[in-house]
This record gives sequence, structure tokens and C-alpha cells, in this order.
Amino acid sequence: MAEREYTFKIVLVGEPGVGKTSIIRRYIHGIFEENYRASVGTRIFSRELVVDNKHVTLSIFEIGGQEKFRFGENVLYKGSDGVVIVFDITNENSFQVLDDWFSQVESNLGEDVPLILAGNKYDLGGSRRVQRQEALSYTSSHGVEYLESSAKTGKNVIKLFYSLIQKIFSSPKYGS
Ligand SMILES: Nc1nc2c(ncn2[C@@H]2O[C@H](COP(=O)(O)OP(=O)(O)OP(=O)(O)O)[C@@H](O)[C@H]2O)c(=O)[nH]1
Ligand SMILES: [Mg+2]
Repeated sequence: MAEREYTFKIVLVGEPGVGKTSIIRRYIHGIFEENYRASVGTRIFSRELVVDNKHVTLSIFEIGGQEKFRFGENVLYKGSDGVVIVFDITNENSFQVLDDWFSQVESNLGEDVPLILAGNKYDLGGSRRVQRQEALSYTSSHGVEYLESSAKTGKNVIKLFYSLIQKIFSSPKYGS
């Protein structure tokens, strides 16, 4: 019997410079670049993988920091199956404004959208400004999973997408 194929849209959101593009680039191409170029406009990345014997095609979008200031609906969220909110563990502000990102996600996709919070730049632990414990208590109050990642070393990058896909499969929409 032919296996069903799934196509999921995933968006990464968060403040400028936290590493959204770098996480995607690491995941899709297995590379890392030190140079920072702010993302302008929309680029869609795609990757196929198998999760728990299911064929999945991911379309991955990034919503940049400037999008936060657009009120109401943001068309980029439309049809998203899952979200990664990213902050930078060396940048306190990127953590402090997470409420804004959570409410933007919620107003566009509802409360129950599969979601993971990523504390990125784990490799820069010496400059850490946000303690793991703080982030964990923040996420437990929102009922979401927290992972620390590094686009530079690759730590938890595959796991981030894998866990999110598993959450999508166990969400009411796909209900397995
Ligand atoms: N050391 C380290 N640097 C990182 C990591 N992730 C991203 N960076 C660096 O941080 C800077 C910003 O990364 P981007 O991936 O462009 O950030 P972004 O979130 O896409 O930023 P915008 O597109 O402006 O919203 C770049 O110089 C990256 O090289 C990481 O895990 N570790
Ligand atoms: Mg970017």
C-alpha cells in the first residue's frame, strides 16, 4: 500500500539576528556563515524527511523581526502547521520580548498550534544572558517545549525540526 505523503509548512519567528536563517541554513544545507545579512522578503526552503515511517515534505519560512510591528493578520503565517520561536541566549532583549511573539503567533494561528521555543547560540555559552532555568519556567507557563540550539555547531537543529513534526502529527489536525 502506498504511504501517504505529508506536506507541512513551518515558520521560524523571532527578533532580528537571533539566528533564524542560520538554523534553516544549517538544517537544509549543513553549513554555517559568520556574516550577518538581515533577511529581507520571503525565501522558502524545502526539505524532505521520514518521521516515524511517514514521508514529510517541509516548507520552511522565516518571519523577520520587522514583521512584529504589523498588526492584525500576517499573511506569512497563513496555513502554517507549526512554529519555532527563536531567541538568542546571549541577547536578553530577544528573550524579554517573547510575549509579543507568542501573542502574534496566537492571534494568527490560535493557541493550539504546535510550537517549540529555541534558545539559539548555545555555543556562545560564555556570553550567556538568559539562564536555561529562566527559559524553562517561561516555556512551562506556556505549555511548550524548550530546546537550546546552535546553528554554528548544529546542536539540536535536527532535533528541533523532528520534535516539531512529531508535535504536528499528534495535534488534533492530524491526530495520530
Ligand atoms: N555563534 C553563533 N552565531 C550564530 C548562531 N546562529 C546565528 N549566528 C550568527 O548571528 C548572526 C545573525 O544570524 P541570522 O541567522 O542571520 O539571524 P536572523 O534571525 O535570520 O536575523 P534576521 O533575518 O535579521 O531576522 C549571524 O552573524 C550568524 O552568523 C549560533 O548558533 N552561534
Ligand atoms: Mg534571517
